[in-house]
Amino acid sequence: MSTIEKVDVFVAAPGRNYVTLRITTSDGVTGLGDATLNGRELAVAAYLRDHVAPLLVGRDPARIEDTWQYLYRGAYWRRGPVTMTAIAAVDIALWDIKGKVAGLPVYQLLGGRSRDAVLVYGHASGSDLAELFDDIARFKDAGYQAIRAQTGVPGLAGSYGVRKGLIYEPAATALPEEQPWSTEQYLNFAPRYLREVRERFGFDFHLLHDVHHRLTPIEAARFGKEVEELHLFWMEDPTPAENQESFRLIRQHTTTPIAVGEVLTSIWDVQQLITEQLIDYVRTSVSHSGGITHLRRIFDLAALYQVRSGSHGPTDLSPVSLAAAVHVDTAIPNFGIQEYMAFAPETLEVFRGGASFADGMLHVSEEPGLGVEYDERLAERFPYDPKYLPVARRLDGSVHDW
Ligand code: GCO
Ligand code: MG
Repeated sequence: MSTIEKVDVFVAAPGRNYVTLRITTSDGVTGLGDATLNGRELAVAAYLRDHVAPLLVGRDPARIEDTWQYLYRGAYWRRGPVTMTAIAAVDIALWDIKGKVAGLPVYQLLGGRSRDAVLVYGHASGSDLAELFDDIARFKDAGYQAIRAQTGVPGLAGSYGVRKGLIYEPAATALPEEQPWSTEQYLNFAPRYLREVRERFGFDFHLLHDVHHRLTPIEAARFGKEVEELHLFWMEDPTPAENQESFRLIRQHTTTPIAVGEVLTSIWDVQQLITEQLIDYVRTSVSHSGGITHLRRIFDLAALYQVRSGSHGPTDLSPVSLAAAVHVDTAIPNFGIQEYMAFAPETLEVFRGGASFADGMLHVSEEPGLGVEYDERLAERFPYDPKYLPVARRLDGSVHDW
């Protein structure tokens, strides 16, 4: 029997910080997992190196479900982003190995194709409306059929989601940057500029917007109502989702579709949202919610309630995550959309292969396993560079959800 022989954890910053897990079997087959948790990278690296690697050596790499249960139930301390990201990395690496051993791409092991390609949305942004319009035009020219629009709120420096250079990277400073927030100013401005986007570009593309956890339920209800006739594909994270019940209130007031899940890490964190049909899209990611095994379980539950997938896919998840997500997206019946941002050139030199972009869609790799290779030697040239996400403060100085 083949066994797990070696477990390596790589922490490097090719373009940005990534934590990558590589499992090697006694037959010399390798599998990759993404263990990146933005701003808390070393916690997951230590969890894997110190607490998971010793449990994996000698195990049968083919027993993916059993290993998942062993790491989840066996830890006693359940859930949470650090644990679930570590379990996800192991799970993704084991699926990669299983595909390579079988000589099949992972989506074939998940039941085969449900679709030809995967619809993605890109991130258009600008510090003001003129810049946002230019960016939307650029995304449309590049073939995107779905575009997320974010712009600076006048008078508030450093609004969420606005790109500074070519690549959007919110974790940009050695200590957290503090950004001002005013719900009143946002609520007065955001519906107006989204309307201007529709007036300028029409309705022949999907328009998305990320509220990024900033509103209370009643404020989110007002926002959803005001943008109803703009037919957003979704409003994302309108209110923090720790309290799943709050979405009932938003639902009572608006037909604007709701997407939630990027900071949620397990099926239990989205259970009420799904079973009470409080959301339309579940956005849990393959690398923060327990890997392919657990994400598939979440999406299967969602399918029963006509909730579709919309996986989180920013550049703070590595190309290994994106590849794994696209294998799942290709196979499941209730796929909705996949978030996609272009990686930095250095990232693509270190992580080679994976899903490819054309005409607003991602195409799954046909290579056995996930189809991604990691260049460990090249990665050593990009040492870890600690960076934090920003913190938001209301105009009175108190801390707000970022
Ligand atoms: C998204 C997200 C990201 C997060 C980031 C945090 O919808 O893509 O909101 O922009 O802020 O992943 O690390
Ligand atoms: Mg988001």
